[in-house]
Amino acid sequence: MFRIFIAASLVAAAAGLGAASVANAEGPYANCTQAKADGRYDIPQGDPDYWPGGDRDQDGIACES
Ligand SMILES: [Ca+2]
Repeated sequence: MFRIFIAASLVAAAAGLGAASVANAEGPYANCTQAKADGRYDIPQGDPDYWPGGDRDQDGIACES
């Protein structure tokens, strides 16, 4: 039972990482000015609109308000 849980977790993690790396390749916005113009700020890591370039202090929140 425990091994099944671990295997399922690894599959889920791999799928999540794959999706994240694709989504974060360029980011949905060119910069935080565009993000804020679209009403997005304080974008948490894991949000589809998060991208590392918008999180220069790398605290997991892009485009802090
Ligand atoms: Ca940040």
